[in-house]
Amino acid sequence: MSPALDRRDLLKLLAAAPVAAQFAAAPPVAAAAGHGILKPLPSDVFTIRGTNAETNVAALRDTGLHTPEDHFFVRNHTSTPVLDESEWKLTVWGSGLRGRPVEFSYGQLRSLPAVTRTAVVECAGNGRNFYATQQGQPVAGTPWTLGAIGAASWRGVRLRDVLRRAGIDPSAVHVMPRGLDDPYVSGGVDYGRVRRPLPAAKALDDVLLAYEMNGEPLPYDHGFPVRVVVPGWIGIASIKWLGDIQVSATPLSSPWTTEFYRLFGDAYPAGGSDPIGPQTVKSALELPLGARLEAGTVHRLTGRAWSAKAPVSHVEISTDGGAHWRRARLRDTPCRDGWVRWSADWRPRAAGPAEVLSRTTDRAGNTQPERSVHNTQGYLFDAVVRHPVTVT
Ligand SMILES: Nc1nc2c(c(=O)[nH]1)N[C@H]1C(S)=C(S)[C@@H](COP(=O)(O)O)O[C@H]1N2
Ligand SMILES: [Mo]
Repeated sequence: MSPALDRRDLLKLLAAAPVAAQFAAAPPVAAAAGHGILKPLPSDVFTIRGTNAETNVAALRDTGLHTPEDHFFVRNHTSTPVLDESEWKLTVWGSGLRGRPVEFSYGQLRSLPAVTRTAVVECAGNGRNFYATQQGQPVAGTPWTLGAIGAASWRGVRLRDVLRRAGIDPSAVHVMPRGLDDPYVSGGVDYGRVRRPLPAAKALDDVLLAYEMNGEPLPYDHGFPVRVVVPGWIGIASIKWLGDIQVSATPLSSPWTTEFYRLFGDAYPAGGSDPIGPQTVKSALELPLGARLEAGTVHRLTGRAWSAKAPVSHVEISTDGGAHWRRARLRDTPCRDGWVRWSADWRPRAAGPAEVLSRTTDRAGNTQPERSVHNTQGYLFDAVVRHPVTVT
């Protein structure tokens, strides 16, 4: 938080204003900035894209395995709401419960058994811009490069524990968390509050209701007081500012499974693919696109590699357009749902334009292809990125 926007001051300010139960409008500072994000977004770290902020991948070079709040990308459909945890409650309801709706206060959630785990949150559209720039295929949506991802240590309670306490019935098939941020309105259509059903099997497996990120209460922009974290799945599954969870004995849908986050295009059936869930395999070079590197000097190239399907096995790099590959050094022990840092030294010889390619392979044998299969909304870009540099 910037000193000007101390959380306690904000809560005081909001307590003084007449507010609807649980939440208030975003403070004037965010409105004035136009993007609705509360934390500072210095331009060396973030690129603002509408209501979102992409982390400049080069800036990750200064960070460890966990992305600090001041480097973590923000993807907001509207704007960050400021909620008061003492007013906040979670309502679990629906035909998939044995009984009536059940409410949990923040304190009650905090008193349930806590777990801490590392996971990346990665937008389904991460890398989307490379469909256009690398494959010549226009796509709709925020033109992220590779910085719509961050890794954190999340602490919270298992969704499973909450659902069991709420009396989930074995007949439940879908579990749909919904956010307390404003309804999403686009192109004159009101899609309602951000929400997306999860299969009950995933909800009862490894999903977390997180109240801490990297050992601190969740920042406002990342879902304070409580967000969902769905390891291995596209970011939209990890609903921020959680308000209620519908548990259903019949399948649910939302615009985020019908219109968005489904694959449409020549390679897919007319009505689109099934709703997408798991993320894919990628790597990123911690260098600005178009960076200038001096010829005849050794440069330590660094980057990140991750796969949602299995721990990373190895990373290869090529500096001759993909003709020859060599292994990068992994600087961390690969684990599931996190990422690893890698490095490789390169001494470019001749001045001129060049490309650095990096390619991740995971232990299940998934590897980045040369080309991603196109879909109209540009999701799940997984191809090897040909990172342009200029050797001087
Ligand atoms: N309530 C709510 N939850 C949300 C969103 C949102 O706009 N509203 N955006 C989703 C999307 S598309 C992504 S990629 C992640 C981004 O999480 P972050 O902003 O903490 O990085 O949050 C998801 N959860
Ligand atoms: Mo996203």
